[in-house]
Amino acid sequence: MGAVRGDKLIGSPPLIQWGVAARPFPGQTVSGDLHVVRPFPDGVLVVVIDGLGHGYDAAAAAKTVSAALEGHAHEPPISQLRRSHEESRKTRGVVMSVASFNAPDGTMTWIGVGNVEGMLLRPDADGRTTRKREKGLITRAGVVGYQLPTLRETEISVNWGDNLIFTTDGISGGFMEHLTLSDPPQQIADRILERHGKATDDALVLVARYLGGAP
Ligand SMILES: [Mn+2]
Repeated sequence: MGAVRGDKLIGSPPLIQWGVAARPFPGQTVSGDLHVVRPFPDGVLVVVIDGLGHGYDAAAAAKTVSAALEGHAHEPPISQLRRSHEESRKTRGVVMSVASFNAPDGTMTWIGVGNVEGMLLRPDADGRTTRKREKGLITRAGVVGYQLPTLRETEISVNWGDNLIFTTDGISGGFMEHLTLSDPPQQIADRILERHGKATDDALVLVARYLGGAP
């Protein structure tokens, strides 16, 4: 699986514009890092899954979880995690983070188990970002399919133009310094993978820009 090209719009009028860039552990043909983006009435579910390790067993675990999410996009993130946990008990397990945009409320609810990192970035007028305008997802240690921590989701308000970025641990930190948030989400994702993808793991970065609310 190579990098997926092109920005995608979800909703009419669009609720998010998003892009994803991903590649497997060098030498592998499959990746254990997967994403799920699914609309539901008045919202969008965004999930990034990292199957433990890499190779076929990691990919199988991640696929089991992505299948478990199908048809349930409207449910709260905690329910997504519980279902993922039950359905993936026979796999080696995954870490994952889940975000659910709710357009009528102008909110995003998110939760993470393990180390898929999440950030919500609000651009400055010049399209850049500052630490002041960054909110990070607080994830809890655990493995979905093996051991779930106490689950507590967080709800935050979102504004037009906010960018949600999910990265697996195949992406090294520090990419914040190079971001231009006025770029299209796909371009941002491609650049992060290019500059910060590690050669030692599967890698995936997803960028979703919220287009609900007034600009
Ligand atoms: Mn990984």
